Amino acid sequence: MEKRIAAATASYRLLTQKKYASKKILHHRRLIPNFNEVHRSCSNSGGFMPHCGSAPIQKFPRRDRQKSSLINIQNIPGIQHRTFGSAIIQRNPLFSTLNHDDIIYFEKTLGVKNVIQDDEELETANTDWMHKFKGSSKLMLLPENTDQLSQILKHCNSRHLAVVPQGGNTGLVGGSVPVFDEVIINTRRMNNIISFDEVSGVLVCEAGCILENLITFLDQKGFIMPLDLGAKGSCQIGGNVSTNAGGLRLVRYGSLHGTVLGLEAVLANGDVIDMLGTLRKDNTGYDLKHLFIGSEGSLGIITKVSILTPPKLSSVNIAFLACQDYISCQKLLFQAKRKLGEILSAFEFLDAQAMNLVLNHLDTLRNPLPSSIYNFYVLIETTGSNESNDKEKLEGFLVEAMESGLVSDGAIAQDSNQSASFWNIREGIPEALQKAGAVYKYDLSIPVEKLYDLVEEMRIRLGGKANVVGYGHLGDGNLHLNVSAPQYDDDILGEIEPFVYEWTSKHHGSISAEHGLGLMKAEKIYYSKSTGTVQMMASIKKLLDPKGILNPYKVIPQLLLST
Ligand code: FAD
Ligand code: 2HG
Ligand code: ZN
Repeated sequence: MEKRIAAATASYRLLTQKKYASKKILHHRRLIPNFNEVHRSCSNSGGFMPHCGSAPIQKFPRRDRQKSSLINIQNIPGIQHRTFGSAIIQRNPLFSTLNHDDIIYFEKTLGVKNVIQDDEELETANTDWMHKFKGSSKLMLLPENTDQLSQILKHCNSRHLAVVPQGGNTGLVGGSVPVFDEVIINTRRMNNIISFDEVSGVLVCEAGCILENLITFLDQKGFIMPLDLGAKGSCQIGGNVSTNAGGLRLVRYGSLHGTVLGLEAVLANGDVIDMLGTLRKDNTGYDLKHLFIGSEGSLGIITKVSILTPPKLSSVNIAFLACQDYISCQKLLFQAKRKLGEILSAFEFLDAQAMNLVLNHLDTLRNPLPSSIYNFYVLIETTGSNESNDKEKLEGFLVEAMESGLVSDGAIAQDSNQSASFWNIREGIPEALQKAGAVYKYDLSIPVEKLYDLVEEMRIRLGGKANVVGYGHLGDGNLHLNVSAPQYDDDILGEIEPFVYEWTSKHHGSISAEHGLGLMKAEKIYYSKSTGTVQMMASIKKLLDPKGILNPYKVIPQLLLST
């Protein structure tokens, strides 16, 4: 016992030896390449991007250089279908194909340069961030405002042209790219900040604003966005709202269902629905904006967002801690919620496998606790208004955690560079996984006490066939289970699915905590939702989009929409 306290005291000295210097929120790094950078990297890619040449309209590009267990693309004359895992997706025969008059109409409405038919640009827009899902659209439209978007949707609807709404294209479930030849409608030109009220903190902006730009804008006004995520350099607020993105601050500021106060959206038939309220309280009838939050572009295209932003507080502290086992992480969370309470703003965890991936694949990053490799790491952020109190509170909490053996080692960021480097480790995991080769991603809500059991069971199932990595937003009970392998392999996929969904369902979890269903999980929805709920979703979809042109094949099982 004495020995343990002595060890804890020594570690505590390590934590506090330098004066804390940072007051800023620092993780503003651009992690995700922009459109052009993505394209450059894919055109050089010898990895799992099939090729960057153009595909003829409505033909499906073949993946010759790899065996893909996720997307197996076939082109049978007369029948257009894609096999996706075990499911076969058929192109909806009711959808039209583009003709010359459509192009003329779009060019008249948007201007020639905003009607994109260039192969290189389309290659990027057809391909998702993971380079895993790829469509064969021959057209991307770039409206500048709601009116233009309304006109083009109206045209698409009357012509039975399917569309896929696209923001920053950082989604991880294949929702933001076409499956076949859907017209891509990207909102990136709709990027104006409309108003900001410094008293209420309500920001009103267009859907195409990049999250990081909003963070920078608010920083100058003394406010922060209530959400933050590793894709901030590319993702758009419209995409965030459409996926109901969670991210790194949800534990403190809650989900977008709480912070989004209003929306403007355009329905499939071009009707503009004005729900752009700025009030915190408004119980006049059904709160329809919630239908669009998290609907992944299946019910309408979000054009404007009104969001409540919290004030930027003066004291931000970040601790990077090591734990020997998962139960310690769990107990640490329990304690953090009680002892740090109102100042806790992030509680993230990663396992040793995730740490190793980051260290091996992201050259500039170093383990802040290099003395030995621990089994788990926890990143805790506190945000408050009283610097000395907050720091004292965090340090007191960490001393106790060390004395009780929950934490084995740790460091508090002493300056802005250290804060950034702690966050970069956590935020860099998806990028490291992408560099490591093929990756199977599962984004799950699971009761915290059971959450890591799944990772361990998956490791046993896969033996040495793949690297099983566990990390995520522990404070929200959100596990990111990633299985990394040199290349996609049907045997590996067969070991993972349906086991991962059955396990999650058995433990009353959700198969989509924050990324959405997209194409990847549309047919898996029943693992988390009752038949009645899914049927009601389909009824709402049919009501708002009777021709089914908005983001087809995604979110809702095909069978329900085709009947
Ligand atoms: P896109 O990827 O372009 O689209 C996502 C979905 O929304 C698609 O179905 C699309 O059709 C629809 N959509 C886009 N814009 C609109 C619109 N204006 N109207 C209607 N529908 C629209 N997600 C999290 O929740 N938490 C995280 O911590 C997180 N971290 C990430 C880190 C990295 C490195 C990456 C690559 C992704 C991460 N994501 C995370 C996933 C993704 O970034 C988020 O889901 C993000 O919110 C998507 O925004 P986007 O603008 O890129 O949308
Ligand atoms: C994160 O939290 C993102 O980093 C990505 O949601 C998760 O890569 C993933 O599985
Ligand atoms: Zn996440």
